[in-house]
Amino acid sequence: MKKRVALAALLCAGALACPAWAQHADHHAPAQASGNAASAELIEGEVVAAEPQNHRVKIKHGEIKSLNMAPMNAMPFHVKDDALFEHLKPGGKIRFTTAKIAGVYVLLTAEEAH
Ligand SMILES: [Cu+2]
Repeated sequence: MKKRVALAALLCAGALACPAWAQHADHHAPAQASGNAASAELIEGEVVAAEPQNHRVKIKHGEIKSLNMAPMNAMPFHVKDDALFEHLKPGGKIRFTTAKIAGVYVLLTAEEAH
């Protein structure tokens, strides 16, 4: 629950105006779904380093069209959900989604690629 609140606050910080908490979900959910901040683009990657204590992972990734980003060798992402580290083992091939939220590249989902 605490984590949810923290993430919501982070998303909120990226918005120009943040309405009352009660309106928060209604306000942000549709924009996120339409691709304003989040992206459903599945990106190919390979885990370079996982740092659960820092909520961070470094990923060698292919092109990220939604972010207009060329492939990179070791790009750090903020991991919003610690449970994702189950899929983030150094050397492991993954498919992931990401979004730039309040200026930070956030790893939204990750799954092992087989
Ligand atoms: Cu990158």
